This record gives sequence, structure tokens and C-alpha cells, in this order.
Amino acid sequence: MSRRRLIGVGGAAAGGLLLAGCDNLASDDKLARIVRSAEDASRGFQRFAGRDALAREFSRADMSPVFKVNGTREPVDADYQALKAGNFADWRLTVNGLVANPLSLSLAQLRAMPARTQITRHDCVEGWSAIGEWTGPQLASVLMAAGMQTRARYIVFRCADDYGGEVSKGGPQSTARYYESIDMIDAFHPQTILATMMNGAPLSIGHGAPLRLRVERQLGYKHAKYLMAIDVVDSLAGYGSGHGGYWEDRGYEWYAGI
Ligand SMILES: Nc1nc2c(c(=O)[nH]1)N[C@H]1C(S)=C(S)[C@@H](COP(=O)(O)O)O[C@H]1N2
Ligand SMILES: [Mo]
Repeated sequence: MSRRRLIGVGGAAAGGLLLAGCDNLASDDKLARIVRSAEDASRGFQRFAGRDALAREFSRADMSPVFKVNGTREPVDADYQALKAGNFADWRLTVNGLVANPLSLSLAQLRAMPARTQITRHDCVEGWSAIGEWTGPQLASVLMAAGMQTRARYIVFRCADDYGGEVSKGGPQSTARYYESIDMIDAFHPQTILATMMNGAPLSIGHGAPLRLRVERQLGYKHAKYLMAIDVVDSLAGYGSGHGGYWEDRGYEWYAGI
């Protein structure tokens, strides 16, 4: 059904594009073509699933003067600290798993891709909200460039921070790497972007530098910060305790739609 069609489109787009180390991902009409076909696939799929509604977008005047930093404020991990010291020039986003073309994207490459800017309200499960502006390429464009296999069902986001958790949040608080996952419908939603910028400036450390997910129809904990890797998978079993996210492994809902 629809997923097959969607992936068929992706395969065709990626097939026409031999990403030689992805050097020319950002260049010219090849990418424009991928983005267009991603948009077409996205529209059809969203509509079919009944989850095509956009999250409300706001104007600059609505933006919150203060946007809280929540969860990890800065990963302490030595690898992350080294990347930060080099201004993230050596950072790469890897895209692996059930893909035709595994990718390793630099921040410059991601910044050179066509970007979407959206002013949205972030809703944290802890009861606070804030309106901010986010800019970055649509996740769909990156997935189309990687070319997903038909078995693909979920996108897993692996982060740089080891989040011990807070006792106040209840549940087992083992030390564990933050991660998240979404299904293909959210992955191809037009407002699902990999944000390199917030409020017109490069993403700060607190808000997830160098790259974080924005998945606007979902609660705050789904918006993974400090992205290192994206895995295209058919099962969430191999990650954490298998519930699809750091907080999901501690009792939160996997589908946190708003
Ligand atoms: N890697 C990582 N991503 C994360 C978190 C985290 O601790 N680590 N916290 C989540 C939660 S609960 C929220 S509300 C938002 C907070 O994003 P902000 O710090 O930009 O406000 O990030 C989410 N993504
Ligand atoms: Mo949150």
C-alpha cells in the first residue's frame, strides 16, 4: 500500500543519484529533484494516513522571550567535547541501516541543503511550552538521498548525551544514551526537520548543537538533541530496552502526538 509506493519513489530518486561520498548532495538540480519527490511522496502519504495536518505556525511577534533548556544542557562525553572544541567541523551525521546509500553528512552539507523555517510551539510533558523558530532541511530530503529499503519502518535518532535521568521523573534511572524514534508518517511530515538553527542563529549547545530533530506534531521529549546518527530500521528491539526512546524505556508513551 502507501508505504510501498512511498519507498518506491524514494528508491527511484536515490537510484538516479550516485552519492559519491555525498559531495554533491547539496548541489544543483539533483537535490532539488529529491526534495520535490520527497514532497510529493510526503503529501500523498500524510493524506492517506490522516496525519497530514500541520502544527500551528506562529509569527515572529509570538516568539517566547525565553526558551527553557531542558534535559541535557551539554553532553559531558569526551567525543562530544572534542567536536565542540573544533566548532563541530569534524562532526558527521551518519545515516545507516536499511538504506541503499549510507550517508555521512557534515554540518556544512546539511546547512547547504534547502531548508524549512518554522515558528512553532514546543510542548514539554512537564507542563511548559515555548514558541521558537527552527530552520533546517526536511528529514524527508535526507532519507530520500539515502534511499530506504522497503522493509524500513522506523527512524531511530542516536544522541551524544548519556542521560542519567532525574529521580523526580520516577521509574528506573539507569545511565543510558538518549535516543528517540519515529514512524515513517512523522518522518515524512513536512514540518519534521533536522534543525541547524534556532531563532535565526546556529543552534546553541543547550538546545542541541550541532543538530536536533523537530517533529512538530509530537511532545518535547521526541525532539532529540545532539544528533549523531540516524538509523533506518524495521524494529526498535535493538535499542535501549526496546521501547523506542530514552523516556519511553522509562514509561512514557512512544507515540506522543499533540
Ligand atoms: N539528546 C537529548 N534530547 C532531548 C532531551 C535530552 O535530555 N537529551 N530532552 C528532551 C526534552 S524532555 C525536551 S522538553 C526537549 C527540550 O529541548 P530544549 O532544551 O531545546 O528546550 O528536548 C528533548 N530532547
Ligand atoms: Mo520535555
